[in-house]
Amino acid sequence: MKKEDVNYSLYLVTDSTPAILGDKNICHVVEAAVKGGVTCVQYRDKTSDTAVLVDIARQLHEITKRHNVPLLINDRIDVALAVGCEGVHIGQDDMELSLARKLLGPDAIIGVTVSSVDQALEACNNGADYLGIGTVYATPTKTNAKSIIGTAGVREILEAITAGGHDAQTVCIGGVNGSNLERVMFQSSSPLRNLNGVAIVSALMAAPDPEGEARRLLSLVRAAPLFRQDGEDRAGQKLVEAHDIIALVPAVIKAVHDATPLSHNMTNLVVQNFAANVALAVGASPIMANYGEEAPDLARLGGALVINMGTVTEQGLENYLKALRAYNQAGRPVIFDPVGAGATSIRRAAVKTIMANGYLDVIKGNEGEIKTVFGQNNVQQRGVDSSCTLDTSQKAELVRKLATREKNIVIMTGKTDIVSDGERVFRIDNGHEYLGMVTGTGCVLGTTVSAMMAIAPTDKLAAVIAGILHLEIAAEVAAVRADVQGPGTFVPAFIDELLRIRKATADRDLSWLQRAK
Ligand code: 3NM
Ligand code: MG
Repeated sequence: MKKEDVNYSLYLVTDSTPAILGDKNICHVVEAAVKGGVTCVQYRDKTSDTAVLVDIARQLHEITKRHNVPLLINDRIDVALAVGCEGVHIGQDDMELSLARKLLGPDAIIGVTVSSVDQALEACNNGADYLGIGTVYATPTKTNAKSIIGTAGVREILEAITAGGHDAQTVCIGGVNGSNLERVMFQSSSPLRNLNGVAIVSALMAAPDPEGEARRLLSLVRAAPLFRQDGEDRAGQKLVEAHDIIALVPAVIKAVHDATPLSHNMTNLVVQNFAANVALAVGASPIMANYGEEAPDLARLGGALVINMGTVTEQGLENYLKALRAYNQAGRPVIFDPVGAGATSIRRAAVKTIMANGYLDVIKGNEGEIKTVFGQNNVQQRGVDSSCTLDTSQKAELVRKLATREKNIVIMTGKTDIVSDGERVFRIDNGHEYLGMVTGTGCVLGTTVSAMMAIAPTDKLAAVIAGILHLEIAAEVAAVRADVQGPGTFVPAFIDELLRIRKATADRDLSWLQRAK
């Protein structure tokens, strides 16, 4: 087999430990997985004696040869030489790549584990045939993983090797399984390069039916939505005018009115009641459920989840992760409100953990929060209040970049709100200063947006904009009512106006929308 012809789509890394292999025979598992569609096999055994390694590697090589799939040996150049298989995989603590190349020759496949741009560029410069990029997600299979880099870290590496003109193949590794594979492939890709495949240990080695599971995983790799290439449709989208997207707003609000979607809020102690009332006013059915074990049931009800970390705790964080997983698995939208993200080291860590554990369809925050989410960790927020240092065009650039990186929608709230799906960027100048004088108005925007996202809108950006306009125009109208004298009397009037706007829209009275700016 020529190494140029190797297919890295579904790369199986073996594990012989009882926790993963159980009492199964490794050769049987590998053979089944290869029959199911595994395209490349790495024999990885960190503990067995050399004689055992050589013996099993020989048996595995017989199997892989029969199916025309390459066999690589983890770390042990000597074992690879002894059995004459196609190559090796070396980690950062293993033998140097140049030395391995000298021992194995130019035709051997040599892959390298990398977790940073520097490591990746070095491996490419030294002639690595492929990179195993990780650790994507924390995984019990490798408890000594040094750096969890998430899909954003994978993408950064892909971008750097592309910019460097390197043509090494790429797979990512760590915590990849059937429930997240498509999303991992999608979020990891950059506009210029997609991953060639995924490397998987436990999802195959511990599967009750490795053949069936390999077949399923391979079909997911093939089905993974690739990053939309630059092209005509992108150029077309840039021409979208504000009034074109505003024209989509009434249908969103009407759809929420008709469907009464579930808005599942895992939100902070301060806003539970306010958020539930706002959900009702905009036409959603709220449930304020902070216990993660309930999420799998709730995720089946066709709603959306809000994770608002305003009063995060250790236990709370675990609950968020359970719910995030459940909603991702059910394919239902998740809105993330990283309240006070930059305020404490605990919150900064919580943001990282949440982002590494699932897909967030919408991220909503003020300037400081969005900066922290983007990774500008020098942002020191005072409490959960917003502070402004960027001008509007800088904000727009940051929001667009974050949305591009996360392949989602990002909202930065403020006097001017900025929202982007990574391609289109809009500013919204509605709202009223009273919104900044009562607590939780930002949080209830998350709840409102969850209702708009729950109805499976055809244009998600338009749905998010519908949520923002619904809320901010209601605030404007309420604030100038004769019975409103300040922030205290504003709140009930605001809830009334939310309901009034929804009902008017359902009755096709769109006069309120003329205030959109
Ligand atoms: N190497 P699973 S993570 C063997 O980051 C290995 O280099 C990793 O196991 C790295 O697919 C890992 O069960 C284990 O999560 C991946
Ligand atoms: Mg290693």
